[in-house]
Amino acid sequence: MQIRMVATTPFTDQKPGTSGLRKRVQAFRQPHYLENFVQSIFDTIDVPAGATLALGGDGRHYNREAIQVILKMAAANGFGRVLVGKGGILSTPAASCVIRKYKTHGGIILSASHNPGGPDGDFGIKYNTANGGPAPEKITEAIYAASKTIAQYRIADAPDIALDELGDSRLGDMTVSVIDPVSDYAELMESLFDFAAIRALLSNGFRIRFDAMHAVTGPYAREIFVNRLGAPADSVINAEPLEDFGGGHPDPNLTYAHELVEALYGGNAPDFGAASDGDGDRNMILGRHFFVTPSDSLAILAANAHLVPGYQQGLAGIARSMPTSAAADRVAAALGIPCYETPTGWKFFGNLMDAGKVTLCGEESFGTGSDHIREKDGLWAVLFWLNILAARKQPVEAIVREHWARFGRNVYSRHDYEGIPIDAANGVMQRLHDRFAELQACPEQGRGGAQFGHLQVRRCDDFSYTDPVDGSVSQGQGIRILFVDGSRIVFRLSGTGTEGATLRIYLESYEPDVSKHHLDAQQALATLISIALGVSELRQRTGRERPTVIT
Ligand code: VG1
Ligand code: CO
Repeated sequence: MQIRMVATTPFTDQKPGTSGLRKRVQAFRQPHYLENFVQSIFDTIDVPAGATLALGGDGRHYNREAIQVILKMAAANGFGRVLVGKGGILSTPAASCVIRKYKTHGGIILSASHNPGGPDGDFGIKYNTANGGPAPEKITEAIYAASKTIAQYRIADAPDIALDELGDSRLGDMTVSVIDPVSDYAELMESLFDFAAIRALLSNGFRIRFDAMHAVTGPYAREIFVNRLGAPADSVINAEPLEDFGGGHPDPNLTYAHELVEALYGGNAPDFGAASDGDGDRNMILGRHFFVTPSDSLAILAANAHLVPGYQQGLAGIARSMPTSAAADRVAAALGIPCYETPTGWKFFGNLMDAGKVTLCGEESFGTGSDHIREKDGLWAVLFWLNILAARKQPVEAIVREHWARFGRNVYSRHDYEGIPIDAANGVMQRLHDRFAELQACPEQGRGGAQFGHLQVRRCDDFSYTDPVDGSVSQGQGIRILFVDGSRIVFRLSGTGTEGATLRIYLESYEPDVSKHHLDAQQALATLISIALGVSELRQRTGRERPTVIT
């Protein structure tokens, strides 16, 4: 096998965002674009000779081509073995599982998650370290630095590898092992949950529907729900993974998972509904005519973890991203365990889990997971819910309402303004920064915080996080307006989009009064919403009258 050194010049835009490098497929198709980034990863991680790499993706357009390139580059960069999912497929949680189980020198995951796919859609790539989790910021920054000075990459001259047959083949000195992408993951799930109890629930007339949104979870859901748990085959819909996700937007929320939402809110609705995203790490949970917010879901999983075999020994702690509601904090307090608040992105949970400080983690963006792997995990969350439902034998809605009655309700919503001009988005953030002094209390001047009706501002800041394990500091993680009564508004710019800017507004208030728990979140948050629009001048600066997506 011949190894070629190919001369190249840097691209200036290979800065990883919240979760890896995400760009249009066309950007990745530029000559040397993918190769430059992959070489920058390999140059950063110091590949020990003969090391093993895990490799797979969510099956979107360009996945197969990218895998062939990466295999040849891995061979040329000294890897001894690559474990690649059959057909180039590994869901993000399954990739994390494989990295940990086979103790590989990390893995490369090809996904742009919930972003649309196809020739005109998005593609993405990220490196996960040997713990199975997304590389921390110091590594992604080093990869970016390497991408800015790269002058050459190494690639083997070799024929393509057959990805659709299980087994080993050679690529020069390297072994390529094509593995079953589902079995290791399904086995891990079976070790955590009470499959017998869930099987009994499903055979007693409890009906579920899972929407794979034509993305990666179809084969995983079929194996677990249908083959192992005995659900009827039609319980899994849109189960055929397609390279363009059927033209849809594989994002499990009330807007994009509308087929599932219509079924769960329609006549003769199933008892339980769930969906996952492009790469299988997100989850949406629905009951009959009922939506569980991801923030509530995390809190409810924590409060009921003692019912689940894999978590019966107790939780070490809980972590949530800053914009996620504080519902989980209340459960942590009741359980007498710590609750950590991290910046947005799963990479910030890794150190806490590795150090044994937390067991459950969650984000408001439909992400929930635990220390069984180091990624958020869509099907895991669905199984956790099914296990609770099997143990409690109550409807989803009743479980949520009982939870609110006990802990109070953290009323929550996120408003996204997608695809706005970058300058306008930066202008909104700058405007908010400029108003901190005017909004917050100033004890020296004997002045309290700004008053908006019954709400008074306590403090404003731009969230900064010091990792309690390695002391690393991450600044500029979102502007917070915190009110005296515990309500808050958070403004953040997305780090996963590929066009223009996406501005997210996160709104939260706390309602202890059970007689008000039936209120619609948008109604209950109306005052906060109007304060958010007023102080940010969002409408004037972006020309947008309403959000693109409300969750
Ligand atoms: C979004 C979510 C964040 C999540 C990230 C990756 O990031 O808000 O909570 O971790 O996506 O999820 P941002 O920067 O756009 O707000 V996934 O399923 O896209 O890998
Ligand atoms: Co995802």
